[in-house]
Amino acid sequence: MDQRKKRGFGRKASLAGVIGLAGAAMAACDVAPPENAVFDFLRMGWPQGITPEATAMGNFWVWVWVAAWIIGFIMWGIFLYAVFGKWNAKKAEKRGEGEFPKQLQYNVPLELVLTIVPIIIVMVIFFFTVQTQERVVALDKDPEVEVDVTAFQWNWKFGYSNVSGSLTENGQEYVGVDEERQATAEDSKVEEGGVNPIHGKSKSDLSFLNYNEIETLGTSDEIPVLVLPSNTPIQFNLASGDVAHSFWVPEFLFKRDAFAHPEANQQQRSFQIEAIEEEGAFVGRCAEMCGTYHAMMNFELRVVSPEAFTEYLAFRQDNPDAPNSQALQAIGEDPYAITTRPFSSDRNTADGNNYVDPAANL
Ligand SMILES: [Cu+2]
Repeated sequence: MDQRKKRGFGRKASLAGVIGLAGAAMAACDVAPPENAVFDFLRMGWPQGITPEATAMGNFWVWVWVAAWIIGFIMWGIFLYAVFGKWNAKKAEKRGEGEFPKQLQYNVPLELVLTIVPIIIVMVIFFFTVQTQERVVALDKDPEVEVDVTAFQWNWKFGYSNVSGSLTENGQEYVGVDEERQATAEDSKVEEGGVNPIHGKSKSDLSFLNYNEIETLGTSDEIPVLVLPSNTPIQFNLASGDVAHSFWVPEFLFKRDAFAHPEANQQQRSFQIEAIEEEGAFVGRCAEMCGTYHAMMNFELRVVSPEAFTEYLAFRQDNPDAPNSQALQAIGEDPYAITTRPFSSDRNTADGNNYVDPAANL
């Protein structure tokens, strides 16, 4: 009895050791899948990520597909074997077996295996989920550029709230808060002499919104182009001026909802990326159903070299009234979005006659 107990403990201890070692080994690896047609297929249409976080998620996504395909093939195999193979009634008849198959039930060892194996699979996938997720949502990346993203029905506003000295012309940290408008927003917290129904705050409290001196505001005629430097850690601070939206750059392989009152809704409005490793234009979309013109909330991310970004920021500081397109032109960039364009807001009928006779129903 004692002997058996000891052996049981030993076995448990060594199992725990193996699991611990495997965990440590897995934690140390960030395995990129090989670059070939098979693994390209396994991306299932995911774009190639342009941030280290995106690469980590892309790799994880591919390996989960590997696991899913293996499970799928095994399950389809068993299913097809059951339908057309051994347990096919016609084939059984040919083999001269009786009308009724063996009356089996309750294969407890098999049930145990088929319960424990999926639990292990889910545990392993969950382990890597946590590992990847921790990296993606980490807020310790020491951002050099902080962008305030404000979503509204139905467009975007991007402002620079903080840029480190390494990216400014005079080497000084740039703080871009528009104090005046921020103070006005702060004042909207409490309505003087009015009803303040939400913990003593006004219903039209807009103090959670960010206002910056340099802002890029999208309109129905112009796609907002957010200019960012490559190879620089960046923080995005999200908020919505009305309903819930979602800030999605497909090449980031990441999105996050933009909420009104994010803190009051227990939402972490900020996320960071270590760097954008590729320069160029990348489309962005609203990924949260936000109303009639949800589909028209495209924006563009224009990633330029840090030097060009410094120039861009200086131009916008020096020319506060110049539109974003001019600043882009000044640094030799396309002035308008190239990955998407404003949608036609024309709502005419097929024959171009949109006239409804108000007396028609009288
Ligand atoms: Cu939206």
